[in-house]
Amino acid sequence: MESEIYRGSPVITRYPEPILTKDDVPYESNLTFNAGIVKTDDGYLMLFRNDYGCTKEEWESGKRFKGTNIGLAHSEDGIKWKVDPEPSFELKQLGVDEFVRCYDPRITQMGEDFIVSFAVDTKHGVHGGLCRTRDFKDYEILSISVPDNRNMVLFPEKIGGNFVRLERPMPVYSRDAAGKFDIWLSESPDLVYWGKSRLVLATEDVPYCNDKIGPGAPPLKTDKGWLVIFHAVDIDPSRGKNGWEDSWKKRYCIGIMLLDLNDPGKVVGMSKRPLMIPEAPYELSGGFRDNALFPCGMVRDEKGLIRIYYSAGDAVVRMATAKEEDLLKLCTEAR
Ligand code: BMA
Repeated sequence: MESEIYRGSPVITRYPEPILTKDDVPYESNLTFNAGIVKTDDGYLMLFRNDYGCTKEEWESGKRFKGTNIGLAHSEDGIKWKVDPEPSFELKQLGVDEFVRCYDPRITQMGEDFIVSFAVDTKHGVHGGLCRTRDFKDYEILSISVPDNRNMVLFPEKIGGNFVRLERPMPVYSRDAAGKFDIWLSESPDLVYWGKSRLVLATEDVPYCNDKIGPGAPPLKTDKGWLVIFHAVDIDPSRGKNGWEDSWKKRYCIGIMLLDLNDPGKVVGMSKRPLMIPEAPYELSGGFRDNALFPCGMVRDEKGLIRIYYSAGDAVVRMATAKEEDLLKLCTEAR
């Protein structure tokens, strides 16, 4: 992959301002990112990851974040957001001693229920979890995977009689390298018991990735198939200090693929080039980890435009738009 210089796709338009920053949050906040977003009949809702208790200067003198909670924000237009006075949930509220930290929420609406998928760090590994809420105050945990797994995204309807999710397990045993994590799919009759797991997209299928991939936002239904965005990571050992950490050699790009409507384990098409690559000045510097685009939300807006909500630099939430037909073309006329 080193022989090719990749650029993001020209079908993407970046919204010039961040959609959410720490300054929008009325409680302790340092980084607001990896936000799941849904468009409901009453407007837009966002659950975002909020890392708090450490500034860049404090980090440099050895301090670390006090914790992570999940904030809730509301918006009429999906661009100007108002954050609730208190976090939507803190880890301890979920009542599981084993949990250390919950993060990276994604939201899927199903009737009156909102199903929130999240990653959870525990004393015995990383899990993917699903919980159900109606009011974003009370959350009922539905399932927690075995470790290691994360980046779960739930399809918005049953397919072939089952609920379906994409996920990203992290297998290391019997593999040559630590990375190379792929996108998988599992099915469930009830959102609790998951099985029929199968591989959907492998890292080696993505030409601009040499490390790992993971599902981004809950899939969006189109006439041609399920549109799925994902993050794709490449490592370049020559990269040095980037963001707060002393060394950050990874780059997170955004990829796009189309899955079969009735058999979503089948890839109908995938763009061979990244949909988005860290290119804008605010994506290349000024973040906690620069060079990292991490999408967790994709919605069709009132004008039919597709909005991609992504984090830049693990620090702020940003938005980009594209026409649906252009995104479909990228997947089906892949070169
Ligand atoms: C991943 C996760 C995400 C994060 C991303 C980029 O491994 O930890 O939460 O946004 O790295 O740093």
